[in-house]
Amino acid sequence: MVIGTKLQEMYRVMVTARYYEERLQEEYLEGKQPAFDISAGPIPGELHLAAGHEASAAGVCQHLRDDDTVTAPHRPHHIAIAKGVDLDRMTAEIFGRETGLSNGKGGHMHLFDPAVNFACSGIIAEGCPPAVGAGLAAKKRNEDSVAVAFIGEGAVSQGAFLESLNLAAVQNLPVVFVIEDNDWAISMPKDRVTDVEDASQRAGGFDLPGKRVDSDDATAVYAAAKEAVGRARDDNGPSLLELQVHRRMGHFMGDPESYRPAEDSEAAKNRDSIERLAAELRAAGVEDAELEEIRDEAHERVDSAIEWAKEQPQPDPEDAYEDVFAGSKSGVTTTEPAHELADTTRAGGDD
Ligand SMILES: Cc1ncc(C[n+]2csc(CCOP(=O)(O)OP(=O)(O)O)c2C)c(N)n1
Ligand SMILES: [Mg+2]
Repeated sequence: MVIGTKLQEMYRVMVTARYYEERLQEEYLEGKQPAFDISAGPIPGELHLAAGHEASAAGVCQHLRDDDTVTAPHRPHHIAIAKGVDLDRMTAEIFGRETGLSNGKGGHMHLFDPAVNFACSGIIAEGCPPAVGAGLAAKKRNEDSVAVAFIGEGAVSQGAFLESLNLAAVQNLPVVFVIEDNDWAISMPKDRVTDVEDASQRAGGFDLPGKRVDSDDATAVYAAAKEAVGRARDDNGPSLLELQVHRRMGHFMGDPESYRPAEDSEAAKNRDSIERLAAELRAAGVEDAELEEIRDEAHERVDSAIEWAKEQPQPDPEDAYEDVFAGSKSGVTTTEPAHELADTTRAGGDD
């Protein structure tokens, strides 16, 4: 049964993402306590976890191929996993190691894997214009690849998002905009920043189809994404898909969430799309043992990526300026101020 296999695959992605972040959480806290020291431990800096968002990534990316493009925001791990980003090199990147996807210089918010056309950014709505660019490139080349831009609901009033919707609409580009609505943008509840409760309605302003789906129901996400991605792939243009997700944790690790009503956090934790999908799979005849095997394999894969990443070398401080500007490997001196570098490049850099 095809749908059954797809749902099992979604379950695998979702349990992998959840366990991956549980393991990252443990690693992240090492050395940061008792007083929270954000720069200490094996994963220095911020860490945004996506527990409660998994069904969104799993349901959408089931319909994607390696040559399709995905851009993701600052909460990217579940989406990267669903898109098939190299888990070992992604983990090494998060740990800041030399063999990471960006040689350890990007960190968890700036994962980039050209092998599967995946990128993410800490700047909210930033992924929308590049996704439109990827859609335009596919169209110009007469290819049937599509682009998907994932953003949070906190990004829906950004110019980058609205301008991207407009350009994608007017050029009829193969782009799907996916909003993960977890009701919060850091400490800001959605109703304080917009009167548009259902952001999928914004699609109407661009004469595009828009749909809102609760991601508690992973199969409903799968079905809605099938329609949106199929529409883009068949050259019928862009669309907007808003998915209600649940932020089970703070905005980032170390967030005490003092701004958030306890019942809101509790409600998010009590709604689990992973458990719901497992129940559906059982009802469809999948044995408990099979689900356990999927979970065990996912856990082994994650543990092995984390083990591998921790054994990787730290980048050489001498290489700190490499990979910072295009052409830096070929001899442009990156210790010069940026304006001088720009002049050098204009004056005839070698690539
Ligand atoms: C252009 C821009 N403005 C502000 C910020 C600071 N910032 C980081 S995350 C965030 C909230 C994002 O909320 P949302 O888009 O809902 O995503 P979520 O964190 O809920 O997944 C903000 C305002 C930023 N990164 N980029
Ligand atoms: Mg949000």
